Amino acid sequence: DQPHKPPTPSSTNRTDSRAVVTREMCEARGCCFIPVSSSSTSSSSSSPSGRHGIPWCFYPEGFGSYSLVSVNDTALGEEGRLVRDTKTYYPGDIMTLHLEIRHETNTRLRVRITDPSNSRFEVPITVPNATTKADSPTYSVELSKEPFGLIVKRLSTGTVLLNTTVAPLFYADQFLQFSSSLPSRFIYGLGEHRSTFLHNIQWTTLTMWARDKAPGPDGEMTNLYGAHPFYLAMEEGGDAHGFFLLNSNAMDVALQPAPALTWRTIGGILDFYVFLGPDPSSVVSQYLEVIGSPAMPVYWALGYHLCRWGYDSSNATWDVVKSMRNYGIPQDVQWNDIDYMQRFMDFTYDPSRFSTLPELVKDLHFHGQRYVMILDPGISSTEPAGSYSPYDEGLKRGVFINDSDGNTLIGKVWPGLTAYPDFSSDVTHEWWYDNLKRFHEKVPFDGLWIDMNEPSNFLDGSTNGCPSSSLEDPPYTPGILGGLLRSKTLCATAQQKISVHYNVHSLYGLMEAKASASALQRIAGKRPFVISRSSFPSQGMYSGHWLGDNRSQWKDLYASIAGIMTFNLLGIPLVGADICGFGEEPQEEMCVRWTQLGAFYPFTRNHNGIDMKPQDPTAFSPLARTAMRQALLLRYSLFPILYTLFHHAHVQGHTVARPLMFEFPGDVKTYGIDRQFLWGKGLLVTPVVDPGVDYVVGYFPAGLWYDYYTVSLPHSHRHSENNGVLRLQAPLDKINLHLREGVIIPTQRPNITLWVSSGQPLHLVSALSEDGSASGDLFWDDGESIDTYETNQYAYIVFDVTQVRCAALRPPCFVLILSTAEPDRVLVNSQDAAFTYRANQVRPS
Ligand code: MIG
Repeated sequence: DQPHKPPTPSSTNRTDSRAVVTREMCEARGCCFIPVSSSSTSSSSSSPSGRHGIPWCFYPEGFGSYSLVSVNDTALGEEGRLVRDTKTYYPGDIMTLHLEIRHETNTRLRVRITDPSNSRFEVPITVPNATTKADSPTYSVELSKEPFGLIVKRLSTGTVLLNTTVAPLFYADQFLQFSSSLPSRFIYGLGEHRSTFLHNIQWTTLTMWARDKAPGPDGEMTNLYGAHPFYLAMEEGGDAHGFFLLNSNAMDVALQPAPALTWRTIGGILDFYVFLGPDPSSVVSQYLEVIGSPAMPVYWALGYHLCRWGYDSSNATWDVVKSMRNYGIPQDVQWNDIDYMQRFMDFTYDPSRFSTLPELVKDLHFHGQRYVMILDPGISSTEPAGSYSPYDEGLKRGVFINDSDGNTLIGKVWPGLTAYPDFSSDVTHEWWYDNLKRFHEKVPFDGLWIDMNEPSNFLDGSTNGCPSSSLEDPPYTPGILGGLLRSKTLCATAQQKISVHYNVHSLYGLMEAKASASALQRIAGKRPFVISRSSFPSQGMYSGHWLGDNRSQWKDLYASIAGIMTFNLLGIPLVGADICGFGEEPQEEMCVRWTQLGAFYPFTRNHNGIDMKPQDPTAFSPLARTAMRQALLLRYSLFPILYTLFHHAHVQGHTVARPLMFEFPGDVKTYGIDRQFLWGKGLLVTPVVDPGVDYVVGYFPAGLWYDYYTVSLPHSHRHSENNGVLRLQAPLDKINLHLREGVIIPTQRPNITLWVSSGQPLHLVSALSEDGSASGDLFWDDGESIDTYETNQYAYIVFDVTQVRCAALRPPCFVLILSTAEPDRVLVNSQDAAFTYRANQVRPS
């Protein structure tokens, strides 16, 4: 390949991402057209819209934009007026704009650009309302007047975090676009896509518009179930910052090698935040202060969940539960998919195939286990009047989404023709609650799985199609799969309480999760458990998420690691992928490896597609079954630390499944790691993600890393050796786990439910640093009451090596200390305590 025209940001913002652009079309827009010369043999080079996405049509310097014509100081910062005197090639240019810059905190800047003469749609999530200006911000904001642009710098380093002067600003009714340079190519977040953890900025366009689409195959970057317009970026030198565009309209984010990026949304306003960190963990905390921190999960949410599509009956479901018990395999939760329903209708269960469902649920409860069932949003509209009250009553109470003529919009999903509840309305929340409460009286389920909530539709739009409208066919359509907003969902013109579907489409899963969590809380008076397929910023307050319809393939196993790390930085730490894969059938070896990795997903569920052979642990050979059991027992033994990490997610906005880069931001080698991850700051998981191997290569950043199982410290686990790259033994029954120096983790003796395990003694595993110190903590409460932290109904215990404190919580307390030298004394509550010391076989050099 011959080098391309140097991609300066002002010349690399594409005017169109998908359409075939000719020289005539390009020049008619006042843009420059230069085909990218190519010496490559690639046949894809003939597309006029650019080879490998490199644009041939780009803005010239001096392309019309806005000017900043006045600026005043305000209580929170500055405000100004932006004026454009030439129109763009999009209809509905808003020629005068209001600019507001809020120095909300020392690490958080907010910028709003609005239409001063008309109110436009704004995302209905509650964000903090700053009232005083930050007294010593860590950033500076410079305004460029002609053309208007914004430059945000980190004061301590002078690094430019944002520079929007690189390309013109567009602010038309249905086309809002701005670009910025990036300080590096290290950019993360921007879900939901099947992507590597670290994004590829080589002309990648990430489209956001909630969509029922199975992720993959590799390299396909279509919009998936959720929309998360937030990125985290690393800077040279290891600082990190974040950027959040608070906008729910269909949009593209075009990543460019300059490095730069372009935001292109088709509605709402421009309202964005910059978070200054300066470390990745603080960036996420600062983001979650704006969108809301994840809920503290009920304890059993962290147990093993078993599910499949295609349990024929409640008895078939029950048989698997019994078989799991017989083999002594941990399981806290059994699920049912749409099979349980009568003709796939919500709030029903099949009276013949699932006649024993209430007994099954009772039996689960008797064994300290829980039951979760699926609900889809589509409500059957074709039952005889008077026979299906969710629909009849829904109509009466006006809970359904209407078409543009004000009639109930009808789509098609599993039950056949369906209406869609409008969760943007409180009336719908009440109706949802009433139906759940009534069903709960028959089947006392414990949690909800909300699927198909993009919302999904087997039709495009509705049974009547969609009217022609600039909402249905906007002047610019982002790179949405299917090319139309209504593709496999509702009409963009559909009417919801708070706005047209065009604006609120990607919020459907968030609003349904909110309704579901609050209904569950009212029904049971405990912490609600909800897992949602579609998601939006703030989702973590109401639900967890699973990564959707993956396949039983090694590359899907591998890709799940990037997925769980990404959702952790997007504020939904309770996340997992279908263990052993949803589509296709897993080989036994892969299912073992996947169960080992899945034992370290924050949310651990084995789920399988219809017509696939069983893939629960009892379906495999004794060898495989034993290895899976061992991996799950290991998870159950780690419950105290996992629960504590969720407490920190809830209170401090921390990640649970944590990228290595979060703990080692100064080590560039960690930036792309997506085959390993941490739990919290110190438990390193190195799963096997390849077939047919009995070893795995991992990266060990600075410091000592103790082998969790042998409690030994082979000198090869020092970062200094071999640049931190180590080859580890990984026989089929082992997942490599290492404890970072300086860390203490609380563990417990596992059992087959967390409920039973929780009565077991607490252990502390302490990995001393070379200077002989370690610390850790434990959050403990009753596991299910609401707001235990907020109402002070909990124990929080801090441990350190000189003062290993075990509360009189669950004595006796066994303390395991990993150390490079035999200690002289061990003090417990300042008293000498008996201890035994086992010398390592392998000594560090
Ligand atoms: O159209 O309920 O992602 O987990 O098993 C498919 C059946 C609907 C999609 C979910 C999958 C679930 C399946 N659902």
